[in-house]
Amino acid sequence: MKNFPIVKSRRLRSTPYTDRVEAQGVTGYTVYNHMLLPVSFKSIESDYEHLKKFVQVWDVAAERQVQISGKDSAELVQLMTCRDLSKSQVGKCYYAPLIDDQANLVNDPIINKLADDKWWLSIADSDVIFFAKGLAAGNKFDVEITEPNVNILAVQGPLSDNLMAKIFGEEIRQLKFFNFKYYEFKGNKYFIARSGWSKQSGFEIYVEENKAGQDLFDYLFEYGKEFNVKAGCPNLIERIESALLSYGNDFDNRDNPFEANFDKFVNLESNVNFLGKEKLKKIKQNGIKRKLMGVKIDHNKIDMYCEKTLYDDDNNVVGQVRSAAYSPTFKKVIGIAMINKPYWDAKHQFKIDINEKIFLGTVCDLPFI
Ligand code: THG
Repeated sequence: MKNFPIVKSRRLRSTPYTDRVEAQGVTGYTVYNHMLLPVSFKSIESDYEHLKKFVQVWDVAAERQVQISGKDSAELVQLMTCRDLSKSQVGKCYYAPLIDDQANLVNDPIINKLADDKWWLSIADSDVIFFAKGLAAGNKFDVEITEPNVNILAVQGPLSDNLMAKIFGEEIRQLKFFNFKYYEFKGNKYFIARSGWSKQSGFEIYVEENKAGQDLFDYLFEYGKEFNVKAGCPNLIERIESALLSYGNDFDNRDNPFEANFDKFVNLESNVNFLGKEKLKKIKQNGIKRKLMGVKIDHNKIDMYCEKTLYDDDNNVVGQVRSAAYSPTFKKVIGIAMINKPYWDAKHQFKIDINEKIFLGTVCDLPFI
């Protein structure tokens, strides 16, 4: 596969950190919420090794916030997700699948509850703001819906606690997973959550003022020298091993939450009102016929610009690989695939065509690690 440079424009938005990640040697971008999102620095494999040992600073401003505030904001947020938010608390983050009236997935944001009447939906790559505005208009809700100028810096990796404590004080070590609080540094207040798109532990800093974010970016590198800090980004290998799902890659608006393994974020028993609830009850009753699982393939390379079909020995379709990468840990290609029901047993064998050669692989459970 040939790669081409991507042309920047106003429509393909830069972030307040773009100049800085370029000075740090970014080597590739993807487009996410119409914004630049770095995908590699030295190489995906060496970024992976570094992320698992040290600490990285990521420009994940492309994880945009949809801010929903006002009297009816809680009702609107609940209408969009099948996760029961009726007992949700201010200061906590909730990973929550958004679904439409057909119970198909729209997005999988982290929902941050800032106040009973103020929410940030930290979205994956789809235009949630228009979906929210449509629902608000149709239901005549008293809400305000905006995309505030919030630009996340993630600090990820096993040494992230040390670096963050050096900057924001020892108290930050007490912050619990999926909780957020405000912390101060050099006269600025920062909204910080213990979260992030890796399983190497870390924080996300939701920066509300560009200059404060750019200064913090520089301080993270200055204070981080002793922890071997480097610029990084969500890492394809690490996130597949950890089964952190990617909207648009692993699942999209043709899949429902059960097919995407979101069972623990589906609450059909409570009396909250959300779009697609009756449809989802029917889907649960009938049972699903395919779901996301892991795959391991006996090869050392794969390009994923479209999904790849898997076959059994009789050329029946086993499923489709949706994301994949070579894992230096497993010494195989590993991937996330939509697998048809007859093939759900872990260890089921399949064939796959990679660059016109046939390779063998097996189905496995998620996560890999
Ligand atoms: N951080 C923030 N916003 C985001 C992402 C993020 N928006 C886009 C995208 N990532 C949304 N998708 C995910 C997917 C997984 C997780 C978070 C966001 C995640 N999952 C944990 C897991 O699966 O183990 C925990 C889920 C739980 O148990 O609550 O962290 O990364 N700000």
